[in-house]
Amino acid sequence: MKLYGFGQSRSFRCLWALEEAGLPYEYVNTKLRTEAEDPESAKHPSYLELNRQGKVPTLTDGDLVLTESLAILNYVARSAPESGLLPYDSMKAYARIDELNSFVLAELEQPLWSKGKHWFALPEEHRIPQMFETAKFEFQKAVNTLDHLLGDGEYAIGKRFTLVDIMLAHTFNWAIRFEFDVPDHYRALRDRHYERPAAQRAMAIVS
Ligand SMILES: N[C@@H](CCC(=O)N[C@@H](CS)C(=O)NCC(=O)O)C(=O)O
Repeated sequence: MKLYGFGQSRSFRCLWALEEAGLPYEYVNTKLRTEAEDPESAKHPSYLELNRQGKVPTLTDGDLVLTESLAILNYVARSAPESGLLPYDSMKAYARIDELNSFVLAELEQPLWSKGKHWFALPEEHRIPQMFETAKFEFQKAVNTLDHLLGDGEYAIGKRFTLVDIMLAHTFNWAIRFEFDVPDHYRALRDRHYERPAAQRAMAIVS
């Protein structure tokens, strides 16, 4: 497998999962917001053939090309069932995993990405800095909802670490880096999971 990624962006979720899974892989550092002529750029024509939007992550495995972080997490987890990143014993656990992963993508990370787009990612003429307050409001709402969706256990699902924990910890780390108000219990969640050896190894790769 080959993972194309950049720093602590969403590709970090996939890098972390690969480290948890113990699968062999190659990491290809891919630069965002650089000139298309740069062979390492996400805008380079050879990369655009893999990922039409010029975004990270991209995972390739033989002729398979995946360009969505959650699909990559699921693929990695299913390629290494012994990792326990996806529990194979309960339909209800699957349903909860789907619910929480959907919530992270659709609700929790959206205000973060909205802020990022209007801060640095969109062409300047399309940026509206006034929406930072809206993003803050929406993030707060999502956090309050998450309090109802999650129990107070160490992990999101049952008694073990799963890919949902990667999604949550990475997204709260992103929120902290983007200066959102992250409550202490979610800062603790981030700290707890980032202390895992696999997360530390992934961090060393992107540092
Ligand atoms: N839905 C995609 C989103 C991918 C995405 O937007 N990636 C960002 C980095 S986190 C990116 O590559 N942006 C390109 C840019 O900012 O130029 C996923 O979850 O993988």
